[in-house]
Amino acid sequence: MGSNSSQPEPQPPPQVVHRFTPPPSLCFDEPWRRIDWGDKQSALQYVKDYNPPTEGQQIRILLHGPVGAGKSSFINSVQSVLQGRMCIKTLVSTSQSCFTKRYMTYEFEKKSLDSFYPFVINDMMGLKDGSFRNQRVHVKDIKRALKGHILDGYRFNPESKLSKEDPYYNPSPGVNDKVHVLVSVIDANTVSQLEDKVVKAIWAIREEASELGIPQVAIFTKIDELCPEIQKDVRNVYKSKILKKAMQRFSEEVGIPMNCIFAVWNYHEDISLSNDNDALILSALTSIMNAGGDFLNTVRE
Ligand SMILES: Nc1nc2c(ncn2[C@@H]2O[C@H](COP(=O)(O)OP(=O)(O)O)[C@@H](O)[C@H]2O)c(=O)[nH]1
Ligand SMILES: [Mg+2]
Repeated sequence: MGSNSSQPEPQPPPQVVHRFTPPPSLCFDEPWRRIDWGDKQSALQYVKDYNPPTEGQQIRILLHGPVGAGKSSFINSVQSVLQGRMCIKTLVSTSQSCFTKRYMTYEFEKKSLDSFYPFVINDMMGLKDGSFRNQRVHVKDIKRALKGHILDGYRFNPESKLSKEDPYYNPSPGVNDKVHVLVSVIDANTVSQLEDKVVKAIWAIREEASELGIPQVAIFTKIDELCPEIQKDVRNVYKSKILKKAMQRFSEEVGIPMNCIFAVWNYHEDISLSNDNDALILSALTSIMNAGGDFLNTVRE
């Protein structure tokens, strides 16, 4: 049939296969911690209905952490979630100046009920500025605060701790004056380069709290800046590999277990109220309240 067997059949040109390898995902497929995203209302109701073990008691939450970590923003965020509207006050510092110089108790009013939620938050700056001597003063002040010896309005002195003669010294604190849960507030983006003295101070403060039996937890803020997937969708928070790594690192460095570290994306100028952000803030808040409530159960006047 005239086929020329010595002539090779023309071959199609080799196919060039363009293989697209997607970059490794920044998220795990499954979250390592569950948040009930669709049910913010139950979480909110839980906080609204919460009653401390004994009538008239309140859980005192003490926030501490470096200037700019997001302590004031967290207080504002809690206020915003409870009020159902943005409550950005002048509370938030716009510069690195030592903003929170005074010891202040923040109470949260229940809408339309003319009463207050049974928890209060105090905020103490520190852990960043000053020498080791100041750091020791800071730790001593924290100890006084933990025991309930510091009255509202006290202006911290970086050079010396609150003296027993000071009018802001409360010599006989009641159960409501004492701190029931200590919260380290940390900018999640700083975890990879935490200064040695900050780590040491956190250990020293935790030691004091442990001696008093006070539970200790941590809040990671600014998670939106840490991981683009979280910024895209806050529901990715507990799927984020970057966040998990940062939490593990922090946990190892300061000795706070992973299940006592919570992430929040605070309400601040740029973002608007959302159910998902609310859910995350409420999840941190309820864990903190529960830890404080458990301790309050054990505290005697
Ligand atoms: N992107 C982002 N910024 C935050 C967050 N929380 C606080 N900030 C900003 O961080 C700065 C310091 O916050 P602030 O609450 O005053 O810190 P404080 O010194 O610990 O009380 C402010 O400019 C806040 O708007 C957060 O979750 N995400
Ligand atoms: Mg502040």
